[in-house]
Amino acid sequence: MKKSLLVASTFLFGISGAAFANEAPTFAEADMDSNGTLDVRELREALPELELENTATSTVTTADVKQVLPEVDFDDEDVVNARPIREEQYDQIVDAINNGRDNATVSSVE
Ligand SMILES: [Ca+2]
Repeated sequence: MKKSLLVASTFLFGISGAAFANEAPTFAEADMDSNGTLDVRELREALPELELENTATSTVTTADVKQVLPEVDFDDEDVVNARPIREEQYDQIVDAINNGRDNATVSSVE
């Protein structure tokens, strides 16, 4: 029972992920608590294809995202200093995901 529910919800989640793959939510939509940064829950909800690892806290930083999305165009300094995900970084993540999709040959971790 539990397993079939999980399969069903995974399937549905996959569909909804694909449905808005073409158009990521805006930063304001993604930032559900309007605190100016995206935590792991908000970022996963906004960009399910990002496949973020579970982090020790709900905080997500540029360094965390860089690990799962190496092609993202963050400033090196931002990555080294593990900045929180604000609107600018979010836009860079969305760009990187969109570029990866356009190139079709996603050469990420295999
Ligand atoms: Ca937030």
